Amino acid sequence: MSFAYEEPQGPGGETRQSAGGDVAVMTTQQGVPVSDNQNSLKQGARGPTLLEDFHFREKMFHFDHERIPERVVHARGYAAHGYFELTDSLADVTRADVFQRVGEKTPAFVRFSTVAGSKGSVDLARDVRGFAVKLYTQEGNWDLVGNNIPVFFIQDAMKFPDLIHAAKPEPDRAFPQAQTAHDNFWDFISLTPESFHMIMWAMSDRAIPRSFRTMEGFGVHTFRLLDAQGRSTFVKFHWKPKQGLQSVLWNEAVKINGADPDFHRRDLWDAINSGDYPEWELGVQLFDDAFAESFDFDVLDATKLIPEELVPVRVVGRLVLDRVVDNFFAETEQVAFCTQNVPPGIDFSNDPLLQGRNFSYLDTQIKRLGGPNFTHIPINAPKCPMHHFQQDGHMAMRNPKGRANYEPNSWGPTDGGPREDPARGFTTFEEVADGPKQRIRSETFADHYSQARQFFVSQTPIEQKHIGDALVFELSKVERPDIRLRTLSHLLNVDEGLAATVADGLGMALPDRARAACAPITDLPPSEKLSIVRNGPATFKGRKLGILLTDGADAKLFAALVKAIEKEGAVYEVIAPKIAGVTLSDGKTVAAKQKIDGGPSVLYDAVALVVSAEGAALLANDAPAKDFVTDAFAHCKFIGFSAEAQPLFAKAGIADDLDEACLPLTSARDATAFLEACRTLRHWPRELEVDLDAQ
Ligand code: HDD
Repeated sequence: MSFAYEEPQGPGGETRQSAGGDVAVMTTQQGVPVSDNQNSLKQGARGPTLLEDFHFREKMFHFDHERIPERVVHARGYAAHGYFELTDSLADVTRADVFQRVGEKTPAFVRFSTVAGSKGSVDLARDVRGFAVKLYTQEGNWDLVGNNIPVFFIQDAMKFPDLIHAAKPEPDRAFPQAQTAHDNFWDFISLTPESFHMIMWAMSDRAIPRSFRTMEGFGVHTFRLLDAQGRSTFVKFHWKPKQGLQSVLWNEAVKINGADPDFHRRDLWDAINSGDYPEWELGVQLFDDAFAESFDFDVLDATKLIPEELVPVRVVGRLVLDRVVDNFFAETEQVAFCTQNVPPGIDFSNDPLLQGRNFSYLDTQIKRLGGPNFTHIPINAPKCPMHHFQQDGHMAMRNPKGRANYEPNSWGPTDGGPREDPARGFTTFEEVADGPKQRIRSETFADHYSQARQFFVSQTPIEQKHIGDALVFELSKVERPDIRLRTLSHLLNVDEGLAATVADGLGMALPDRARAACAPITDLPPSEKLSIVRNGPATFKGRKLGILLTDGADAKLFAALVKAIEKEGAVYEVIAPKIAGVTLSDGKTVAAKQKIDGGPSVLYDAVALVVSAEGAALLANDAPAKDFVTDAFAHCKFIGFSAEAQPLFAKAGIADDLDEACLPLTSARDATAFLEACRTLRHWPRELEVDLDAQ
């Protein structure tokens, strides 16, 4: 994607020669060549600056207007280009052009985001992640504006402003930033029982993903697919990462935020630029009215999912991100996703959250991007032909040509402009709706706890522990005991064991359980797909090993490690006492990517300590080196180490605790075995030894 402005050119179209050689000459926005970009125009060397200085005024005026309002939610985000390739035709159920021809690629732009934090907030906030996909199909843009969690906090869009106000910094004090751990959020949540299914997800490790590349995406709502006859099939959309699911630990997230607040965006940038293109499968759950009728819950209720055991996910395509943006503002910041952007063959359901979103997104873009012509911005413009009579407005770039700007008209086929086409055009499912106008919540939305419980019982024990820990952490930041108690009263309806754990963690007695809006539908069976740990990767591919090196470290061992990493498709960074690098045992120098203070182990999926005896002795006196080892151990990471590293373990206080995920590295074979062991990502049993909450 190119800039809106072209490179300045000379009058004859040639690039102008600057005094310095073959460099384009700087110009004003009007194309006037600039002679001096260092000094304003003055009356004498020490005199006042002159109003006449149009270069200064233009430069300053433009700078003063550089900012646009940040998104009211999902302000912090990062995006990339790629494509969607159809692998299984859906022509049997939809006429959507994008789902017709197997092998065809559709250009895509995908923006990931956090919800609550402002634009400059940290990447590892505990938060839902946005997963917004724009597909530039041949029959118009399709925006699937989803999240990495398949359900939502609320059922009716009417409550969205309240939810977001409660989650954002409190209005009088303007903190806390990018956190739900405060009174207003939990006050709202504890008064909104429908949110408890989503709360289970938000308190799970889903809300602290290792990478955008290791999280799922969901369209959340039930949509409709329509065939050429207008017949409807319900659909839910899923994006499944080929990289497998992976998250970090909360204690790790807190430290990552300090060490590298851009952890996720850097990860995406690095992966794509190194040719390791992230990829997701597009899966669909297709179902009909009969299923919808028989399902325990209402398919229009966005606080419910349909377990994959009930309706399997059919994989129909793949999404590949293979190009970073040329310019963050032009593309990532100005991209405007709108849920109402659907091409013929895809339609909405009556989900009241979706219906409300269809108003909100268009509305917000007008405010954010300054007018109705945001579709003229290249990142938002469809890549298929467009013909209509909409005109003028701020920043209009391409008004229709010719005399006719209305229809019907009698200017004939060449000058009269476009006409509607009932056969090809977008059609809406002819759903029959009847009933009194009323402000009401359907009784079919009333079960708030059954699926929350199903999610909880579907987690592995370590994941269940993390949910308990997260709830204790968040509620410990809540000042009002009554809000904590009210939250506990709902948790009792989700899982008594969980409620007891959280009450114990808070040091509070359990209250009575909250009165439920209806009796729980049923004790639902666990669903495999809801766990991250059960759906992790099979390899260490795309993961990052941190290698702590010192002068005199074993060169052969380092070379063997690098070879094993490359074979696995993983990457590594060298961390050293000095950024200039280290001289290994063979006399060769290896540059460091990080000085030890700037490369804590939280930035890596696993670590290797390849040190000499002198190096280890030196590092044993260094606090960051101690933290490097202590944290790697506490975060259940695999640790490979040369024999000389022992003093570091002693300093970190774990010399007697080393377990089977701490692997000695003495030979090339050890290096391979270590990388293979790292495929497990974490040695979870260790957490029970190192965490007070687990004892
Ligand atoms: Fe939303 C942005 C996802 C409910 C109103 N939303 C936004 C983005 C994502 C989502 C990923 C960022 C898009 C981007 O990267 O530019 N939102 C969701 C999901 C929801 C949801 C998955 C529930 C299923 N949202 C929701 C409701 C409303 C909104 C109920 C209002 C009625 N959302 C907005 C918004 C935003 C937005 C205010 C802010 C910036 C923007 O739209 O472009 O209109």
